[in-house]
Amino acid sequence: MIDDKILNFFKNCRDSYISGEEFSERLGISRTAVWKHIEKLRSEGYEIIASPHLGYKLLSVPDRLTELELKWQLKAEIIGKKIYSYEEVGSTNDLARQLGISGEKEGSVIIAEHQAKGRGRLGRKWVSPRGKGACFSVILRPDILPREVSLVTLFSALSVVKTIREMINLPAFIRWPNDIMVNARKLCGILTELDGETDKINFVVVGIGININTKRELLPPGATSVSAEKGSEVSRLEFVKAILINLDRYYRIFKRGKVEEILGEYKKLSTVLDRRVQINYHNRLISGHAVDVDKEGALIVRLDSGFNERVLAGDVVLLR
Ligand code: BT5
Repeated sequence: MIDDKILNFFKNCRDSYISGEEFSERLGISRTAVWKHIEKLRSEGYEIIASPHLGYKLLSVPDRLTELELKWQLKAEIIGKKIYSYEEVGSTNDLARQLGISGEKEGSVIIAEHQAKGRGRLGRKWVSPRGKGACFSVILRPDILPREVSLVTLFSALSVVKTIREMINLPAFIRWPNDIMVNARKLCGILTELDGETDKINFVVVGIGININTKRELLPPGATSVSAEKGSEVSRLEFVKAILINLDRYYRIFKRGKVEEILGEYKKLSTVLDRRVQINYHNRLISGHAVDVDKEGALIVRLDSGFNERVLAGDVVLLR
């Protein structure tokens, strides 16, 4: 708590020195205690210089995904009002689910530097080398039917793709339903899980895993990261904040019922539309032409027989 207060104090007086005496008065602790807290912050990667006459000055913050840094001037209305940050968890989706069951408000974010049991769909593993990428989950309580939940994956993917394009300038696309691809390699995966009954949603957890400054050697074959594509590292903090802001924007559009607007943008960034695809759907191989994504987020595939099939989930392979 004191550390947070010191940091907030520093940040509110950007670029100026704050004396040990001032800290001590404002925080109600001794100057030695102030010094100890400053040392602790330094050990966490905060660059703080000390001058005998002027006091302390914050030069830079570490690129760590902490609650305090993520929340700092985060201009979002729903997403990130509350952020729970951890060094290591099993899976952020599991923590989010527990919070959701205990009545956590929508918009809360659970983020970790490392996941010991990161999950993909169908029990697959999600690899997240420590401190290099981002893995986080967001609790949402949209007023939709369970069959519309795919739309949550869809606008979340759109938020990530938009951020990659706007901030990093990389040609990111969405491989329906949940993969973000850059140069035909997977950079981000999304796992949306639902808690509810047949006709009612209690809450949705959107889990997002992104490779940011991760070396390709540490990732599964076919994966890539922002730094591998860009050729240099980026601030994970700024990147994740930008995703949260876009997620907030698209979620608000979604809540206003503007699904068409989201679908319009989504379709332009899809790798699968207008392509011949093969999909493993409920242990059945479907081949055909991907022609549309409908209002519930399902992929419409024109089969070779001429019939259209509505596909709700699956792994898409692009044929040519
Ligand atoms: C996904 O599943 O792509 C969803 C991944 C969601 C991860 C987030 S992280 C935060 C939250 N907490 C969790 O526990 N999960 C979510 P799927 O489409 O099933 O893809 C899984 C496959 O992607 C694996 O079988 C690997 O082939 C590949 N993969 C695993 N780790 C990867 C990585 N870091 N980058 C790219 N591909 C990866």
